[in-house]
Amino acid sequence: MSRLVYVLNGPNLNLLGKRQPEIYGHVTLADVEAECRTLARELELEIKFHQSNREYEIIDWIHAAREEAGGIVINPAAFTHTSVAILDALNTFEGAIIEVHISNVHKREAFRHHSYVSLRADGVIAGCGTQGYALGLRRVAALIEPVAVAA
Ligand code: DHK
Repeated sequence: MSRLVYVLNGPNLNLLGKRQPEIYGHVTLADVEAECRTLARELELEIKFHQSNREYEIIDWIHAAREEAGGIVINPAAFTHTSVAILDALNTFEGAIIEVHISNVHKREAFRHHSYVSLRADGVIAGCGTQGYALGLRRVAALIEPVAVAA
């Protein structure tokens, strides 16, 4: 399976580090990207890292991932709770998908407790801060190349 992984970020995550730091922390999205790139080298993965405030761009990147990627790590941000269109796009992807939330959405408002994306995700990471992206990449790497078990 392809060792290319798309790391996709939804609306307002361009403001990471400045936006509600008591919830989302002080690390910027550029820091997250740099950490993902360092870890990807260790895991022998290639990554494409994107953020958009526009739902259609995220859908277009999922369609691009269909053609070339083995996995997706996605923080859909607020689209998590609203977007049937992103769920439909993810349902066309055959590789591994890990959903990441920086905050623990289950400790927050009730409207954040439901995720359309979880209906497709192979795993969900919430409340681990920006470290969740590294955890997500490690899990995708394991799903792309499962550890061999002796017969
Ligand atoms: C980020 C957002 O922007 C919110 O809309 C989600 C998610 C939670 C996060 O924790 O990364 O509800």
